[in-house]
Amino acid sequence: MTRVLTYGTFDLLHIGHLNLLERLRALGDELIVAVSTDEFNAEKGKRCVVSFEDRVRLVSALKCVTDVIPEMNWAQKPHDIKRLNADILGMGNDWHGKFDSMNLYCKVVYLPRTEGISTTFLRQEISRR
Ligand code: C2G
Repeated sequence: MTRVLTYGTFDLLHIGHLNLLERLRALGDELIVAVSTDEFNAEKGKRCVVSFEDRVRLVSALKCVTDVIPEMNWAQKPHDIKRLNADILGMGNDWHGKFDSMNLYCKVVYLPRTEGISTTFLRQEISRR
């Protein structure tokens, strides 16, 4: 049984997020998604439109997602990988190379981002209308 793990904010959940999550799920049998808390997003310099609780519910409702955990800090990844017995850590390739150190614990893959869509783009489009 292959377990895949990924991390993200998933604010204003959009097709780029879904494309990535479905492709990560296809790499294994289970996909666990760590959703950034509002507090951790503040650390990342991100202010979300959608609350952590609602982002968790939306991601959890996706067929390709097996489980959701909170992402509270940058340092939890090794612990999560070991605790969850994750076989693969997968991210979009805007993170290419950033998590290579996790190769000590599991396979690390970076998948191409979906072009033309981002939370920032959506926020700009909504505020323009
Ligand atoms: N993504 C994508 N295509 C897009 C937009 C996002 O494939 N058009 C991917 C990103 O590469 C990331 C995931 O979707 O792997 C979640 O993106 P964000 O919600 O922006 O998350 P981010 O702020 O990158 O947080 O510890 C890692 C961080 O929590 C990642």
